[in-house]
Amino acid sequence: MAVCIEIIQADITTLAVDAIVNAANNTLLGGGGVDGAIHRAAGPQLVTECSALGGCATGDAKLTKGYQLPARYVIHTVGPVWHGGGQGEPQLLQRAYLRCFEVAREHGVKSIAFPAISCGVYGYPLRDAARIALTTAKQVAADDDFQRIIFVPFSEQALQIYQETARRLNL
Ligand code: AR6
Repeated sequence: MAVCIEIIQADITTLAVDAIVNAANNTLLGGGGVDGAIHRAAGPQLVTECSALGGCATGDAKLTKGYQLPARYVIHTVGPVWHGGGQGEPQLLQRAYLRCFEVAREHGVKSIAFPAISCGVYGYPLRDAARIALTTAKQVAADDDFQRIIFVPFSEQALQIYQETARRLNL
């Protein structure tokens, strides 16, 4: 079956998919932004499960249940903090996306939704990050493991950037 790459402006916590991705930090113990929203919506059992995971390295990903979320699982990843682009940020961001796909595959996830990892508090320029996110998804989609790969820009401006980037990549 052909994989469908979708761009949906939404609050990621509302999506009924197999897995939503969390843009977490190395502790996995919660934070602001999308991380805070996911923990609030999932309920307190999420941080209990997270606290047994021993944190997460930048560029890695770990899976938990979704608890009160409509999504079955949460895949917690840690993107790089933007320091100007010369400290391996693009490679680390791509690795974070790839690890999410790998972990998803290991758990039979067929539909997965991503926020703009690193593009809030961590300061990654959205245009560059969207190109990495969509290019990586296009490569993964060619393997045909997933039914839906969804990107979830939170603002109207982010939506436009994702849409432009998708057009440029012929998605
Ligand atoms: N649904 C979808 N996207 C969202 C939502 C939401 N409910 N809320 C925010 N965004 P950020 P980071 C967007 O800062 O840059 C946390 O404190 C937001 O507009 O959440 O990877 C963690 O604990 C932005 O485009 O994640 C870490 O300490 C994108 O999600 C740190 O922030 C990511 O912004 C991680 O920073």
